[in-house]
Amino acid sequence: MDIKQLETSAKRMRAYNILAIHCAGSGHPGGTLSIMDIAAVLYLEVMKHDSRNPNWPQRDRCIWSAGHKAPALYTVLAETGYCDIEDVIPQLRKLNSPFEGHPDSLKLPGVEVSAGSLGQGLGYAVGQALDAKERNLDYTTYCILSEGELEEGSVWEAAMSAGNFKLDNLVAIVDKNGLQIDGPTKEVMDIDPVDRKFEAFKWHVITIDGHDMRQIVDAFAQAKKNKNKPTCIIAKTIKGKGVSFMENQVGWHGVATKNRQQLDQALADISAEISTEFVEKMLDKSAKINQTNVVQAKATLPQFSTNYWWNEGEQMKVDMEPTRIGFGQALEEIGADKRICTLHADISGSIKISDFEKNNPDRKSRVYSIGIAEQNMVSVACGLARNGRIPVGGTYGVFACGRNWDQWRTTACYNNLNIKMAGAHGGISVGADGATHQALEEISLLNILPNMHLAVPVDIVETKKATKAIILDVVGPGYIRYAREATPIVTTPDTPYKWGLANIIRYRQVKPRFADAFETVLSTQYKNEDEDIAIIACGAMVAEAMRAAYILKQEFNFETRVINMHTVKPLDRTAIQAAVKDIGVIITAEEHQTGGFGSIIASAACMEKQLAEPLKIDMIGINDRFGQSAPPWQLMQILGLTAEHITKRALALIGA
Ligand SMILES: Cc1ncc(C[n+]2csc(CCOP(=O)(O)OP(=O)(O)O)c2C)c(N)n1
Ligand SMILES: [Mg+2]
Repeated sequence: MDIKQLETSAKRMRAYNILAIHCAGSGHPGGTLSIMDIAAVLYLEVMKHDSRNPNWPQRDRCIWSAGHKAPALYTVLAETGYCDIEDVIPQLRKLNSPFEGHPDSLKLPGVEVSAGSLGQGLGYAVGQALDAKERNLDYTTYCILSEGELEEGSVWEAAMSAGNFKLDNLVAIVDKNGLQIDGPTKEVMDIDPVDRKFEAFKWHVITIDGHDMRQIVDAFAQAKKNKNKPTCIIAKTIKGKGVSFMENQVGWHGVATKNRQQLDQALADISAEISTEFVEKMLDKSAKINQTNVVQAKATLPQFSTNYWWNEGEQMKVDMEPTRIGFGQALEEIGADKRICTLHADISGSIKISDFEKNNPDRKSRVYSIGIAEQNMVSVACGLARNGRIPVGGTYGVFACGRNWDQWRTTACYNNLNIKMAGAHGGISVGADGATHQALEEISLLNILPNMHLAVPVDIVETKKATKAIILDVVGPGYIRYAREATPIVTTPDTPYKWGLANIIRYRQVKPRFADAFETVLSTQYKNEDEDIAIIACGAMVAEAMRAAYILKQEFNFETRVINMHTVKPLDRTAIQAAVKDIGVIITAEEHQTGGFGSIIASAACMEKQLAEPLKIDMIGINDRFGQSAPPWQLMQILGLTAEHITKRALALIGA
């Protein structure tokens, strides 16, 4: 392809990309637009690959380490025949689509490796390049990295190994667009000079304008000739390139165009030749898929005599707010305490940790931007804690406890240091971002660690209380799990809350508002009422458990003891054992891999020695699978996490 043709293709792909993100209602326009020219040159000109034979052993590989650039990958895969753009655009990030929020190699041919957790692709690329060397295979491995991604230490471990192995069949491309989520890279964590860093790791470095097709083509040609060293192409780019109101704007990292007018403006700016009819057709197809998915997901719900869904059925009225707001409110309120400081990991706005300083600029000196470096965040927090500070960090749950688990284990827990981490966006609440961003394992990972403290509150109100308790009352390592999506508010500021003690929630009588139909007391105050079943839950599943209690009473006249185990560690064993003794029929409910929470409850239950009858236990959760992209409530339904599902399983367990 000549330069002109490449430019025309890149323009068209930019338009498709923006349209796809618009149809999805979420996604990453900024970083997909900045990489598009490079993607076009790689797939349309440089790489040898064959869409009819995606696993052809001799193919050149392109590893998209920065997985959030997925829509750019999908458009270039469509452009080269791996899939149909008329599927990509309307299906992106929707239920059961192969076009996940972050690429999934098992669902879409042409995706070399699933990604989404930054900092892992270069190491994978080293593996691919090493094997080519060993077996004398003539392919080149390319790896697309984003700039903020370079803040992850694992990138430099990979870079070091590639330099040492003299991998001249490996080419890394850094999309150096100057911006990440929290702001300009220079302010979040200045990683310059990137060129000298790669050179120090024994790489050949080429710096180019990442939007100049000629320079891009030449850089890849030069890399091909380069011997004995891997090549790093540092591409200076513009985030949001091609769309006037997105260019160089931090705010366009991870949001879709909001309305038709914005979409039209973006498409006009890109000035690709795509017709209005095509745009209409895609929007129409997208809307139809949305409707079908709503119906399909709902169809998985067990049916009862009436509709008990939130705010649909009579007396099912609740307000909904995201629990993350409660975390932010608490931090703001207690932030005057000079011991408290916060650590940002380039996702501070959406997880609400920046509420600490938002209205209190004097606190800014106690805010440390660590960059996208979750391992270091825990280590630094530990160092601060040793001197009496109370460091509070946070990021997506997956990265807050999985990425840095050994730092949690060795530095935080083994030393019993007083650090606090927010595991935001827990469970499936990030919905459309997909499996890589859905935290489903934190309870298992953290509960097993000695000295650990673990809070999993139900709603915004309880999250506020739990945040204050874990930061100010608990001494030692602590983690609070909360969510992104709005969830039902089922407690009030007056609802009892005591760290380490469960709440017992009992349905009493129908009230105009759902939450008022229940009475809540501390487990230590509760007197046995010989219920038919106990549902022991944590987090958002407590609200589902309450709804299940409601259905069980209304439809079947069964009484349910709902136990809100908001503190998972230390565990209120007495409350569990009382449920065993009084009732003996228990369902656990978690928005987590099944058994992470359930097994903790089951093992405590089995310790009860005075069983009158055999103990019956069942567990609701996500059954040994990864999540997927879809709106959170659709996922709750298809994954079997709703009150309707709990009720059905409760009936089976009771033997009704
Ligand atoms: C390990 C990890 N931590 C955090 C995130 C959340 N995250 C997604 S994109 C992003 C910032 C991206 O900025 P940059 O790397 O510069 O990408 P670009 O500007 O090219 O979009 C962050 C923090 C993640 N995906 N993985
Ligand atoms: Mg960037």
